[in-house]
Amino acid sequence: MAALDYRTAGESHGQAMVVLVEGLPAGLALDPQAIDGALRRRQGGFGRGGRMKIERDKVAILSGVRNGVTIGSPLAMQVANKDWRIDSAPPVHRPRPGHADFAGAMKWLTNDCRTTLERASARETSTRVAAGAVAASLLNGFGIEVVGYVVRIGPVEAVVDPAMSPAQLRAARDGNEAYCPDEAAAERMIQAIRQAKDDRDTLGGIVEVRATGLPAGVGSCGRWQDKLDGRLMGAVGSIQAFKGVEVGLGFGCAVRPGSQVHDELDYDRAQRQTVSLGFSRRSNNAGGLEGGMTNGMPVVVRGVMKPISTLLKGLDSVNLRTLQPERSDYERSDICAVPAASVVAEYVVAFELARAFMEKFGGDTMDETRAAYEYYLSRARTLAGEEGD
Ligand code: EPS
Repeated sequence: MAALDYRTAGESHGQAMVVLVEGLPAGLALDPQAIDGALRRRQGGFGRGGRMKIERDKVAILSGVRNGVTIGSPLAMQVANKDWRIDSAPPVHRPRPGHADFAGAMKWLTNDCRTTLERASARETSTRVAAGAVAASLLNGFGIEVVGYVVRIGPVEAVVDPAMSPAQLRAARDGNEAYCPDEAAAERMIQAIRQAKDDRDTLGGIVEVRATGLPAGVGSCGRWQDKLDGRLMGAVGSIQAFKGVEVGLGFGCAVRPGSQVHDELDYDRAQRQTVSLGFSRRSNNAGGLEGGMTNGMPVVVRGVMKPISTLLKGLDSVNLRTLQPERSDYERSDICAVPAASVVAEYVVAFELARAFMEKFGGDTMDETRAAYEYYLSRARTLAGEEGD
């Protein structure tokens, strides 16, 4: 059985974006409409630009599925580009500071940034969302839910109650175009984006992803490559335009003493049959991860997205053909893509959690995965019994 993994390909104005997912167990029901729903959400959010008016992203499942159910073979998916014009798209000689333009032009020894920006484009995230939506349906089958939302745009910060259930978070988030569960903050976020547009500027922000229902012990402290916190940080940090990632209290851990950081344990025998195994914490500063493994509390990951580097008013740059100072090129772009990025973050986190989940429980079929999962929980429940309880 291949490890659960995915690869993406495709240029922003090429024929299509494609993704290949390997290592899915057979017997997972896939609903293309659910994947399309995730793609539609990624296209939306306040502050998006003209491209999203052209595209109607829909997934075409090319392999790996029979009658709507996975069969254990590689799953190939395609998201077609309506705006397919890569061969005639104009060259870009004046790199946008903050974009991949300059570094890519040097890397591939060209003064035309077009070849780099086509692949560096956030359009690639459509395929990461498609793969993540598949992973989310695997997780949902085990009661694991992953929700992403916006907690800051520019100067506007949201207040999100950590006690909100996934369903409450989703309902509140989906009620506004900022994808923010705090309705009052969402309105101010939208105003801030409007202001940035008037100023011919762009805005960044912070997204948060919360995953509930994971048992303790997913991930590993054995090899650094397997530490789930590190993998989640890598996945979120690799989203286009992301500049920082926190797990739980994150950088806030630096300013508090240990007694105010670590999440003290309790045990309630009455809760023993739940996925918590009876254990609870008085806080969740660890963001559900200790030693690279889940600890049974919600996994909470935040990522910061810098403002989009394509500004209507441009930035000082250098023309790579003439080496003369000029303003950066303008390519059609977004004013703020933080709401869309919260969707991407949700699905890259879902994929990493599913990857770690399958490493622990494995199986060529969903039945085997389920049997291993149930066996693990039943063994974990008997721990206290073995000690003479
Ligand atoms: C995006 C597609 C892109 C941009 C944006 C996000 O399409 P186009 O370049 O044709 O307008 O709208 O990408 C960027 C901001 C970027 O820097 O690449 C998408 O599908 O999300």
